[in-house]
Amino acid sequence: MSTSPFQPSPAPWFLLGAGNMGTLAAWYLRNADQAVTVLRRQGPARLDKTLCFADGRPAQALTLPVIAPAALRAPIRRLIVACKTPYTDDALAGLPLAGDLTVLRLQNGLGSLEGRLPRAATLIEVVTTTAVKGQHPRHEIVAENHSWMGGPATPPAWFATLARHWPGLAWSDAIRDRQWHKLIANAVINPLTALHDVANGRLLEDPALHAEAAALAAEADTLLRRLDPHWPGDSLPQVMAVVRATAGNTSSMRADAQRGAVTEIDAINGWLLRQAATLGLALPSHERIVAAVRARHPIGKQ
Ligand code: KPL
Repeated sequence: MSTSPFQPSPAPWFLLGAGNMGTLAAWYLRNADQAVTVLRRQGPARLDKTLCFADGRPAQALTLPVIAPAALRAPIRRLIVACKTPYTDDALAGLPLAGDLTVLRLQNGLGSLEGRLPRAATLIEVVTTTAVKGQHPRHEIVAENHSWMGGPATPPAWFATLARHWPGLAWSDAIRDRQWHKLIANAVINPLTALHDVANGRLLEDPALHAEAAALAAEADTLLRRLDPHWPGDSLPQVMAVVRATAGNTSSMRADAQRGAVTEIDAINGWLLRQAATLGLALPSHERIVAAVRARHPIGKQ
């Protein structure tokens, strides 16, 4: 890290969840001269990772120091939340969080941090279409596409430097719409591919799966239009564009189901159902698919 002797060092970032997305964020932050330390209750004192980029550059090494929350000497002021949504509560439990905390959230689904941060905390939501495969220690960056950060009215001071080191990163004044678009894609693709144990592209090829996808997308649009009458709806073509672009991929929920890990159904389709319940709206396709995924695969906490 090179900081001017006349300026205080910026607060370090602490990372919850050094999986694919957390590692990617750590990589760009480190390139932008920001310190990133992984938070883990136990394990080795550092994580040695390898990132393989699709553009053919040699494999890149990334070493991240690890600290146990109990060893922290000061409250955390900058936190990256990139763990799977079902683990969020456990990961945050007992962490000393500063009142002026800034959080970068890189997770599927919505609502995982609601009511869990100090009241004056700044929450920056990150939505990315960058595809990363693999598992510690090797992460394969399949494509560096687009990423957006947003939430606060204006970007923080460090954003411009980070954007120079994070290809395709932009600040979004409409991050909620980007989150909703991603949520619908995840609410359609993830549970269907997990339940039927198929690659994403199958939703284009199999008429029965395509019909289920259409019903899920239409119900989600109905709900989102009730939440915001300006929501454009008609999400199916966008979802199918994601399916086409990721046809050969295993969705993250299918991968979780195959590993016997808890799925993120509760933060994705579950979020839609909770919103619908507050409006007295029925989403029968989502109810059915949540029940089916829960019956078949372990779930996260309610
Ligand atoms: O984000 C994804 C996921 O798997 O969680 C999609 C867009 C469905 C790509 O696989």
